[in-house]
Amino acid sequence: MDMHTSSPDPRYYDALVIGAGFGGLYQLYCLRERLGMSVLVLEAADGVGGTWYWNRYPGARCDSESHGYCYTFSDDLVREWEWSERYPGQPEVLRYLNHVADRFDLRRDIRLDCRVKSARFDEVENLWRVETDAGERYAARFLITAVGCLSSANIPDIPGLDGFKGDWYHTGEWPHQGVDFTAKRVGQIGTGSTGIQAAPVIAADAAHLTVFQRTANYSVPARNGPMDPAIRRQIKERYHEIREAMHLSPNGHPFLISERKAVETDPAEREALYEEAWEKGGLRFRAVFQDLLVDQAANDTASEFLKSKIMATVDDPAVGEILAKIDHPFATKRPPIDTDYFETFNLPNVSLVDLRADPIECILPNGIKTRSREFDLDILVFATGFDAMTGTLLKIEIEGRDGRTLREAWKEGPRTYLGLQVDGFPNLFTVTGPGSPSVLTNMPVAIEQHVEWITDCIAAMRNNGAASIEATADAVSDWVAHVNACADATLMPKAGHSWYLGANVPGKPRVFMPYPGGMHRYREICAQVAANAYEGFVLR
Ligand code: N01
Repeated sequence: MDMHTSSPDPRYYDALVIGAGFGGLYQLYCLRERLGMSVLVLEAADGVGGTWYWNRYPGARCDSESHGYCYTFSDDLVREWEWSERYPGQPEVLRYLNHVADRFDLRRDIRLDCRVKSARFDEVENLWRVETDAGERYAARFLITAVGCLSSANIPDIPGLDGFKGDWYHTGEWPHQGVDFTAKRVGQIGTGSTGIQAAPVIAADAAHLTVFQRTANYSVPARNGPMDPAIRRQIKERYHEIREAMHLSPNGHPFLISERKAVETDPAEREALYEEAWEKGGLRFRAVFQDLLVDQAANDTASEFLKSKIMATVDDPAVGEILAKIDHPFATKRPPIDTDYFETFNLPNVSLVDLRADPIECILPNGIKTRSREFDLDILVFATGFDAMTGTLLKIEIEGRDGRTLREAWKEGPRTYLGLQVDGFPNLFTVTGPGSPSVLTNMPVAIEQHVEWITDCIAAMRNNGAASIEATADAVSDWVAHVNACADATLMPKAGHSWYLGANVPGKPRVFMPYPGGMHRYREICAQVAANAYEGFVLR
């Protein structure tokens, strides 16, 4: 007998939401305040904040500029909240999300310390039945996952880790009390956006930091600093304009992408424009030309400029060469931004290991052994990223119609319609799921669009007396083909080791997961689907 359907005491809601980060908080607000539904958010952590609850590593800071990295649904919230820096640090974003939870009285419908173990669709009752690790049971007509795209830590399976005598940490599961690096020899594995933020801050305290680099990476200076009061005032005065710009932009950021092409610009002028963009810093560096991600020749000009900056910054040319030996076009992997990352390698207590030349063989009780050397280390920091976009969803046993699991449905990689739904899983919505723009954009913009679309969809179902919505298999196949075609129209698939493709997790199917057609275009497609009576979905 199925324990889930026979349970005497599930608690019933109109909707269950998994996760209390940016997505889950706003989904709760929309369904409760706009549609008057009963909603419960189930959250594994003992606080709200999602990614900003977990990622407390040294230097953790948002790469989006603060005035764009926030909700836009409430003018009052925008007016009230004051960001202190150009880019908000992790504690500040976490404070903001806690403020939102209080400001909109969300906590009363959030259950913390509550990890969802399974979710099964009960076809007879047209309900999702959810069970937590602690054996609590819930049931609801709608199940909405807001589990984040980067929430399942990827800890590489390096032999010997179990026997390591020092302490080790993954950046995405950082201890709340922090880590004291004073007088410690630290080994950091990983040089993605996280590692590039962490290394300078760790180096400031550690006796010695050894950075183990597998793939060399570009980085542009963030140029962080306190928020200028005059700029803050202007941002508040022009907020509606800024919001409009974010909504019309392909990446959801509050800046415009130039209409100029690198390949059509005179080399001296191009260099001057790159210099200017370098001085401004941050993710907007990419916006200096419109063709960087679609034309290899254009991309080469940016890549060469950035490599030359590395060589000019790093004192030891041999170290500079290892850092600048980058094998993929600029921005085909998520481009990091930094505060003094390359400068860190000029410090006497920092060294670099090129794992391409000298790979890690194992972890020893007292450090790391590469093919040719042993490194004595007290602390290991894994800045090794995430089982992105699908990892957390697939850890939950999700079972749809006819007992088919999400794991089976996605055995060859994630397949969705619009990143919002999977055929065979009625009334299940995935906020910023694979196949949606998500990680290729400024996340809060993508999240607000998804949450509002889901809310409008549920409202429309109510108005039409529909009790279930499910993507068709054809719509899913067509969407997957469209996502692939959009990816192939860019240089992005050229970074074969990117987590966008799932390539960072051994055995994970190689599928380009986020939607690379642009947030503005995606927003229009979703609006058109709704206007056409939810074409591609079956409503019953
Ligand atoms: O993870 P990553 P991340 N041996 O996967 C290396 C977001 N983010 O946590 O490239 C040795 O990018 C791996 O090497 P390689 C942002 O979207 C946002 O840095 O696979 N090395 C790589 O160098 C970002 O993209 C903010 O060859 C190993 C690194 O570890 C995403 O999070 C801030 C290895 C992992 O890089 C993930 O970034 C920071 C192994 N076995 C991050 N396995 C914001 O601003 C992996 N590596 C909001």
